Amino acid sequence: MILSFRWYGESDPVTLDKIRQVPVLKGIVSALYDVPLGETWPLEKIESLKAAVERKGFVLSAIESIPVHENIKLGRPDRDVLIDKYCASIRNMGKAGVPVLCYNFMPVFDWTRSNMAMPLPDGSNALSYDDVEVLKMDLSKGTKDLPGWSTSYDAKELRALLDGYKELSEEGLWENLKYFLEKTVPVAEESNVKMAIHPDDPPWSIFGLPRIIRDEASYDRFVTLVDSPNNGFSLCSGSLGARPDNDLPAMIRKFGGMGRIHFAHVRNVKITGKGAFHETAHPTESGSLNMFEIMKAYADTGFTGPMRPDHGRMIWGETGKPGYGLYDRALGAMYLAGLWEALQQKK
Ligand code: DNO
Repeated sequence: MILSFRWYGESDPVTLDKIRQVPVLKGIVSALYDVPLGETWPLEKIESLKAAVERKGFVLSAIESIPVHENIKLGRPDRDVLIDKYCASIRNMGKAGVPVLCYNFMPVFDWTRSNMAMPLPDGSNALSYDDVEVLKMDLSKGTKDLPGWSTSYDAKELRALLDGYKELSEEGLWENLKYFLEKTVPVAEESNVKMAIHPDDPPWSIFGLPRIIRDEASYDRFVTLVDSPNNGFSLCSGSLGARPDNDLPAMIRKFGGMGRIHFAHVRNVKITGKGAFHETAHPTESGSLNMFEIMKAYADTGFTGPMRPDHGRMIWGETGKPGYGLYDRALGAMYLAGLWEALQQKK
């Protein structure tokens, strides 16, 4: 296992110099943030990102993410051109020697929350989600007023997207995912890149949009779309864990045992009601998930890929990108490293 940390590049206030003072971290997970959506990632830029990370003593353990253009997900006529560009990015990742590609297939919205700074009783702040709050959100003005949403769609663009997905439905989205994988996975095989789809977060439909990567049944279906070891998962415990019917240790054993988990996001979450949860500190006692059993499942299946602590709370007065401050993620890294060390002794 390569314990890693997400870094948002040179403009991230959480610098590599700070990250390297967290004793247990070996890998950095990052992306190129200046390539327009849909364009090919240039080899030189990937190489220089890798060199920057290596200069500080880390490996670039995964790319998170190369976003998938909405027109690929919607199956619009220009998808072949966009998929060719995506394939070229995968080839360049392979040439640069970056082994894992995290991406998602969530329509329009990536991870979504209703409150970016919910106060917890200990004085920290965490991200939270409640279906009831989300239903009240006004989409008529586009995405710019939504909490934490960075891609900007104006009212017209957003309406067209929402209508497009309504027509498409869940089955159509599965078909378009299969189409995308049939073209990209062979390229990933040739390039020695493992593709790792991130689950939908929250793992259920929001705003009437289809969201399909959400539970064990969808994982079962996903692996058959293209049956290749390069077609796997970024298993995110915090995302899938918001559904009480997801037995995470069992899913890790099953899909890890098949060699299909290529990247592990490990964090806890507290389920507070139907369609409602908030994020917590990483330890088991802080939330609804049994973190020891999750880590044990990774250890028992001999997980060798990158693993990272995930969203942290804001603690000790830190301000910054919600979920991606330094302090609580560093605590999370230490906790995961402690569990992992103990689990290795037991073997
Ligand atoms: C949230 C992240 C996601 C993830 C993408 C992968 O913090 O885990 O935004 O990077 O869904 O494409």
